[in-house]
Amino acid sequence: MKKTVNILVTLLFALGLFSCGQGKSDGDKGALASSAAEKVYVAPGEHDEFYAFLSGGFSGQLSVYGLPSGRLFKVIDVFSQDPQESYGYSDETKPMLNTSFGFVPWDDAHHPDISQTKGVLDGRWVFINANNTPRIARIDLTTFETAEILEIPNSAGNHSSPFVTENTEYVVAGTRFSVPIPQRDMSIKDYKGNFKGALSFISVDPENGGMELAFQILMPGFDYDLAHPGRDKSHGWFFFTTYNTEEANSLLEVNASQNDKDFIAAVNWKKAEEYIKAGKFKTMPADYAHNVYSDETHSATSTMLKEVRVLDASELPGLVYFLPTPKSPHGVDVDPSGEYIIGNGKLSANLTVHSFTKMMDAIENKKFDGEAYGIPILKFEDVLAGTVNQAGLGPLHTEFDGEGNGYTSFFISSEVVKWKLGTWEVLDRKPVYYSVGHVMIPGGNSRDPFGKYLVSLNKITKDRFLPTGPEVTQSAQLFDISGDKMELLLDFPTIGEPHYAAGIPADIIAKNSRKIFKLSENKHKYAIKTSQEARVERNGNEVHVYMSMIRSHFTPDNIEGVKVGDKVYFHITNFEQDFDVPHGFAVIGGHNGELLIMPGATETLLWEPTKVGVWPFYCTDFCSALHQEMSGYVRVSPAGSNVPLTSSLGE
Ligand code: K7E
Ligand code: CUA
Repeated sequence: MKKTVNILVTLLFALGLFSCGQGKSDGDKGALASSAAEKVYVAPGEHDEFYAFLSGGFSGQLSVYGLPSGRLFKVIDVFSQDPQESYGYSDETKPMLNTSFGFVPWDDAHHPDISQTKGVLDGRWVFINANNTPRIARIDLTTFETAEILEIPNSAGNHSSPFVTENTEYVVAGTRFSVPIPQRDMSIKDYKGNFKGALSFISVDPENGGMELAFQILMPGFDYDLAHPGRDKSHGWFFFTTYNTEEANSLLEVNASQNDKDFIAAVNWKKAEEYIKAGKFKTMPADYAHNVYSDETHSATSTMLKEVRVLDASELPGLVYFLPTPKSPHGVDVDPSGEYIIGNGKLSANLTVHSFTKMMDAIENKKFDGEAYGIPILKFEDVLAGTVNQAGLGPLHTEFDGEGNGYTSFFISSEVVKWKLGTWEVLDRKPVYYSVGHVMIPGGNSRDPFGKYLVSLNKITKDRFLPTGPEVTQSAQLFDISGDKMELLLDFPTIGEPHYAAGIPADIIAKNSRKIFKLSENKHKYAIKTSQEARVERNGNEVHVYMSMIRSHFTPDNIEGVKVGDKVYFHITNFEQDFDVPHGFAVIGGHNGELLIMPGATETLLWEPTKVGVWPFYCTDFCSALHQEMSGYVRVSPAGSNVPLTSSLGE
């Protein structure tokens, strides 16, 4: 058996490499056609039709593109420090990266998902997961900034997340790796039966988006790979793929590929809510950070939380059912009607589609085929709606166009395949360059997709772009899917590794985009509102500089009386009240990023001068014709000198 699996894996891999290496074929010609060029051409000054939010993968960030042009607009700082905006460097934003493991300046971000109301994208927030040190971030789509980060306890490899329910009642986060819960010192060999997987349900405040870990469901020690919510008729359910139902703890590529079928776990979260109400939970001690950024104080706070409510799936009937699904399924996707649950078995050539109606019938009639750790297993044949046969090799993820079609990525055969819901026939296939992970259709995982474009998010690009040394860019490819056949329009490079993406019509978001922060509403504790308040103050070896900036000077711009060994805090308020006029701030020898301060906001940069002298600081953002004049000096005297602390402007 082991040998067969080995051969299968080797064969699939070989096929993968083969298909990746084939080079240019038919699909290319479409991109050369002049009609394709017209379709992606957004004339200078014109706007794109869609926003696309592409996960940054191992960059830890989220990038914002326009479609169909593929133009990059912004990289939103989420889980990684960024010197460009001092994210994770400034005193105001450092708390955003606080965790129970301390300050964690990086992560691996996979799945952006936009908030929904009644199953339709509402464009208020986009959520994204950190895989490595489990966290969920909420990005505010009025500011395009990270507003909140919640750490997830009892999780490890926070991969099946974050996916939102129809009304953003919950953002759901599943663990990829099962671990001892609670964590403790034990032998890895005792994995089986002892490790557990936690599925976390994070409630979202409908008014302000505030996240709270409502409860966790403790599951058997499988790997929970991906997830999607039920919608419409299956609203109230959540589906998770599992692999390693073997509960192997070593050489997983072989040992976790033994079972012919793993499971899709169907979780009844309405039932979970009932159990919570009925007090059927245990309160477990936990340790996790909740970090919130305020647009009023322009500062983040980090709070450590100490407990979590846990429901045990093995003990609570009706909470979870297992749907057998071949073969180590990766993605699980639910069609817009909520009836079909698609398992993308990554070691399979077929797609398995389960029926929600059949699942409910089987549950009602208690037609079970055994159980795993007390969780009923449904019969494969009883829940099967159909199979998309021999569609390709290595299916990973499926999106929908709202016209009754599914689009599945095939990693190994490196293609996107369009197929029909209900008849399961393959309608079209197009090669991608190369080795696609997710595909994204704007709204393609909601009740109401905007089925005009599909973006294929590719792992390998090889010969597609100019070489840049051993590491070449990963990429996105844009397809027009408005006709019967898909048409390749455009390749564009991405930031980091784009796993998943989320797209939305621009007009839903653009009109709410924030232009400035009102200076009068600035509640930063070191903000000043008038240049008369500008000053320097000493408190032991701390020097606090209350500074303002406006085109084209700092107030003050000359500071004397600072000494080697001081900690100098520049608290700088941008007095501008105009759209698109941030100012920057940098000082020689600084050990952090620059500040880039938005109109009406305040930020702080810590500078610890190490050398005697007169040192300049300046604005880093070319803000006016007199930008080069926007600068100043700090005089640094020896430790113990008695030069008085003074500041001035224009003297
Ligand atoms: Cu398939 Cu992390 Cu969604 Cu990448 S995952 S591809
Ligand atoms: Cu302010 Cu340049």
